[in-house]
Amino acid sequence: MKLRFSPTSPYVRKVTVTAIETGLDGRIERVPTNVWDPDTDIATDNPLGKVPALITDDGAALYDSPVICEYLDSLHDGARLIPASGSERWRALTLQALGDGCLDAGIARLLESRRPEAERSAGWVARQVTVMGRGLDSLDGMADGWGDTVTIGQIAVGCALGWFDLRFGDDNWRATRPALADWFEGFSERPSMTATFPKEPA
Ligand SMILES: N[C@@H](CCC(=O)N[C@@H](CS)C(=O)NCC(=O)O)C(=O)O
Repeated sequence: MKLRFSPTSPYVRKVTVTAIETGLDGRIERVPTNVWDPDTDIATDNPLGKVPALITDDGAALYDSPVICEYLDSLHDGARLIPASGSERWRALTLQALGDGCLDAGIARLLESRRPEAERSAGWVARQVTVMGRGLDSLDGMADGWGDTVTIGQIAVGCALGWFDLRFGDDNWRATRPALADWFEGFSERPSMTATFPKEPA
């Protein structure tokens, strides 16, 4: 399998954490991809022009990160990160949607801040900040109940929080969300998380 990636993408991190947790990481070859390069050929694998994209051994191109993670989860015999059925499944998938959705808002906020100053919309940024804050508050209300559970939901949340620390460290999201902060401290110690700690390439 080949994974088209960029080093700081939190969605790519989600895929890599999933690959490590499922014991599949060694089967994945990495293909660095700069989606912002005008000459990038990422669209040959993902017409949406985004990473991650996974090329399977059969040559199928899979995207986006929830689909890739579900594919990886279908390839191993260990405990499923995406429960097969019942309320556990919907809980895990909804938590993934919440983690990913917080990230989507964070990415929109970051991209807006990178536009020429005259083109930026303060209202748009405020909307994304509100979504991020609401999402984090909601997660804080759930985190105490997670214990040691690891599903695709917790992985998505862990990757979102790690990326918030990288890009919006000054937000200090922990200040008003002690349960989430506590959970994240423990979750961050997982080998899959320490091995994928996000940092800007040198
Ligand atoms: N929903 C997608 C989001 C992927 C995404 O937004 N990736 C970013 C990198 S962090 C990207 O490639 N952006 C390029 C663009 O928006 O044109 C997923 O879960 O994989």
